[in-house]
Amino acid sequence: MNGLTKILNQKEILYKLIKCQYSSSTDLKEVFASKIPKAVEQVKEFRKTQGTKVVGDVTVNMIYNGMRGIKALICETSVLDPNEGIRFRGYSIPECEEKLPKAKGATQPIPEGIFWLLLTGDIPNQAQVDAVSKEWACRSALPDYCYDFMEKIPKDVHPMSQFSAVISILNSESTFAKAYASGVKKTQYWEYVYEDSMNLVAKLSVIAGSIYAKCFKNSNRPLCDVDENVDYSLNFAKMMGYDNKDFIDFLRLYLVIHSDHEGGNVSAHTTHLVGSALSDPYLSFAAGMNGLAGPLHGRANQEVLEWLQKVQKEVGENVTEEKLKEFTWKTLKSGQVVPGYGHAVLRKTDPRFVCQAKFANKYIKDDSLVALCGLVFKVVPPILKELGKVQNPWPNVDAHSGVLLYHYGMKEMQFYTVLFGVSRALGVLPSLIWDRAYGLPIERPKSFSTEALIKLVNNPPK
Ligand code: CMX
Repeated sequence: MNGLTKILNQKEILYKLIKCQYSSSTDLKEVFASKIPKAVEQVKEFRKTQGTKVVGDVTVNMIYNGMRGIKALICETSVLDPNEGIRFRGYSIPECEEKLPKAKGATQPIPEGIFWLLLTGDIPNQAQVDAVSKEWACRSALPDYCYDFMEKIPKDVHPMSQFSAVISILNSESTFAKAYASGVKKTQYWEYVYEDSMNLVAKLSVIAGSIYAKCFKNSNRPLCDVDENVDYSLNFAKMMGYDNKDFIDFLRLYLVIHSDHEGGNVSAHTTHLVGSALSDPYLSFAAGMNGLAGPLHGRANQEVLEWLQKVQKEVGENVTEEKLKEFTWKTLKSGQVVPGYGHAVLRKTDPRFVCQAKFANKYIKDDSLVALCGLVFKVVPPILKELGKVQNPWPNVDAHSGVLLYHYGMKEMQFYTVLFGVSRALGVLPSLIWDRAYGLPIERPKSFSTEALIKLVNNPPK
């Protein structure tokens, strides 16, 4: 622990922001700007020549079944294949692990690189990610009113509620909201959304670090200052009081793989939807975080650890296959889901689970929770198959992350979804910037009452 951090006052924050504005260390904005004309022209031409082509049918079942499979969204940053899993701008997770730059002495790619890749489509070089690290550090200061606000929130309010609330009030810093109010041109919206997104990502680790310190370390501030000369994850880990090298490497990997899962998942879709009303990036992302907080989405990582601990409590440390089967059936018969298993799109084991299992086997093979996680992987899928209704019996990303975090000393499971949230910003904010670069309109799908839908089906328009 580094003790209480130095408190930045408003003047220092202002100085840091001005310094950033005038001596930006990264050329990411220029690189992104250079991509826009071609992409916008391509969409314009595509819509002009093919705009009326039909790309799929919508059945009544799809409408009642959470819009599964309806092709209705544009998302440039990543594509999810049911069998292969996620590809970030065309790159699989192993390819990203190999190609994205790493911090000095680190084994895992850094989140700065995935942000660059998702926004521009290019694999950045070392100098480019180092510049992003610097820029985020430089933009990271939180205004005092955020700390005042956090201090007033009771400690036992769920960390995700605190996270979302602080992000929402930070919208008073939005450059987009100010520019919009002063009548900036639509073609320039993306520039302000970019600035807000960079500021928001930079501040998220400080918000999360402060919430962690406040709820679990008896401090009202993150446990140290942000250092401009190190990467985002190292700063983030230190702000939460962690300096274990392997933990920091796992955090890097964690932040990369949770970033994006194409556009239809609840957190990504919500951020995009709210952004379409031209709510600023802070409000849009906070809305996405409220979706991520749900047990069927990001909160599953907390629930997995809680479930594993219930197993250990009920069965004892020596969990056998038989006992685990019994416990799983008990969970299902009580009407609950097995957290960390199943997926709305995936139909195979999630590669994000696989890469975390690989990390665990390399660094913490002898951990008893890792062994239990492996046993769950053996026992649960056949049971879910036997249930008959589960489309995908295999583990998703949340089945493994908590086990690793717990091993490295982060035992506060309520906090796990906040980490997911920090990572999700790296995917959904680049998408939001693209939304504004394309000038996408306010989203407004058609809905029906059941009566109106029955009428439509019985008397289809001629
Ligand atoms: N345990 C028990 N039942 C499950 C199940 C699981 N892990 N996964 C699906 N089912 C059930 C569903 O609840 C549904 O039952 P009902 O028809 O009685 O309502 C049925 O199987 C069919 O569901 P599905 O089509 O296979 O799955 P969905 O697309 O509706 O839902 C998901 C996907 C992830 C919400 C679901 O698999 C689930 O609840 N999993 C556990 C929670 C979880 O791990 N969520 C994290 C997902 C990843 C993330 O977003 O972070």
